[in-house]
Amino acid sequence: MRVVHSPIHGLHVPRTEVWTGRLVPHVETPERAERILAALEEDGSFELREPTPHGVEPIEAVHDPGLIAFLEEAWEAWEAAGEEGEAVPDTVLHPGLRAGMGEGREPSSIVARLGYWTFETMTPVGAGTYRAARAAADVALTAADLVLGGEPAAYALCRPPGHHAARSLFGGYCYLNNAAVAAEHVVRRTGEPVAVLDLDYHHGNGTQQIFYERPDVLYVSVHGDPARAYPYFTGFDEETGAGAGAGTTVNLPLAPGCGDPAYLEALDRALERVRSFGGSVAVVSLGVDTYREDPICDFALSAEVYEEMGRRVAAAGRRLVVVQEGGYHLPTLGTNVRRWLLGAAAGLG
Ligand code: Q9C
Ligand code: ZN
Repeated sequence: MRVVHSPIHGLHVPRTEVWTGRLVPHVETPERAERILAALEEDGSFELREPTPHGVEPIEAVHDPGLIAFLEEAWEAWEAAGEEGEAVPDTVLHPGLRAGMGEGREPSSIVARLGYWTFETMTPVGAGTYRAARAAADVALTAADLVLGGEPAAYALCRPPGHHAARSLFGGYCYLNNAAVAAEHVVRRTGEPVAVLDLDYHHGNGTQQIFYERPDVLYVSVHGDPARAYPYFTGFDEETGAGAGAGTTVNLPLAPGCGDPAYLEALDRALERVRSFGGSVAVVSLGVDTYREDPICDFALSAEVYEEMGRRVAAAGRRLVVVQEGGYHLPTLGTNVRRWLLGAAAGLG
């Protein structure tokens, strides 16, 4: 299988995040991508390459140009303001803040602008964040091109991840929505509908929001129930799309401690929807934070199930653009991704 990766991810080194009042070391580290790359390099069946630069246009197809411009300038503005450490907001634009007073516009100070373009405090902007995020989008786009060129599957080793980034918001360790950028690219190149299957532990609020009113992009997600799991405010089963996109969003929230049988059952339901939706290409947001030892999640999947998962997804009969999202248990991160991809390769036949 073809694998796209970029060493530029290493410029993005988030240091700390606040969890329920405590400052803790950030879990979305460069070592994550290094572990995955090492596991894939160890196996002769993966063919590695670096991405082709695609410019900003395919990113502007799913994101507010204001968000992209902000991410590009944010670090310099933070430094110019004489701030210490990473760029993090202290106040975010909760809709209730200006309720009944109009939407408000982008403020001018850097700390306020951070609170305008993000929804939380766990996603710091540092010196290399923008370059890494752009490289990750190029990684996803290059994998999509490989599949458009006839490959049955390609894996995009994206870092930072993307599925929490909405049209006009970064957050959830995500800055640009790599999977959404790739899916929109496929739609525009083929004129076909595209399914996005999100298997990260967390609900992909950003991908869902970007395509919520789109009849030509199916978003299906299997994830920790937002009743307890981040991002808390999206991913309920009654969210099914709106307007022309009514019925093209499917959420399958799962209970804490979810094991292999319950997970595979939900996956089969998700794949039924993928099968009945048109198109020849599916984008998979692959997070292995569903693993039982993941330090920030609460599912109980075995290592072995990743192979079966990959096999079942490939058997749905779509060409696959597999985009890396989360997964934070460093000792098994690479091998779980490898298992998934080997299972997929076997399922593609
Ligand atoms: N105390 C991805 O997996 N932190 N993002 C939750 C709970 C945010 C995860 C903290 C998790 C974001 C791509
Ligand atoms: Zn996740």
